[in-house]
Amino acid sequence: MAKKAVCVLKGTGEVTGTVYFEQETETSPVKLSGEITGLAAGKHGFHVHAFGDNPNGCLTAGPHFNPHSKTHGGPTDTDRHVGDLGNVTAGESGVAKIDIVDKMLTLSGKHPIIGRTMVIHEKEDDLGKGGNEESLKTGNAGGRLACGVIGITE
Ligand SMILES: [Cu+2]
Ligand SMILES: [Zn+2]
Repeated sequence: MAKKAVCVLKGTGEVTGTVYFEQETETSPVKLSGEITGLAAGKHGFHVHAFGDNPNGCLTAGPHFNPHSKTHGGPTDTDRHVGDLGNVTAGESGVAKIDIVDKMLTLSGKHPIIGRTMVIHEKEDDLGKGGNEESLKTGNAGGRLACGVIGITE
């Protein structure tokens, strides 16, 4: 049975977005669609963070979701956090279309992303190749512009 989820992203500024998730079976890749608006043109780091309780804004979402204790990487790397989705790119109009298929995320099984938080960042994620310690933790993606908890819809 296919599973579906949704995440509405909000922040303290004008960045907002909606992301839809769909997974055909427990072992299928997860398809993400939707869009984020109000961004500066260019690349923005996009991750699933560990926690889903955000009483004090996006910071309380904690670090990247990392159930296998790996270092930070890009979405096609073997060594990556489960939550590492790389970057989304906003055009001149400030809109980033989400069109991602990811093999590591799952909506069910042992380490589902349901109830965790999606975060869109201020800066580009260097995918772990920045050559400093922070690159292997956060990709140097900077501040958290908007976030939202991933909730099951079907
Ligand atoms: Cu992040
Ligand atoms: Zn990461």
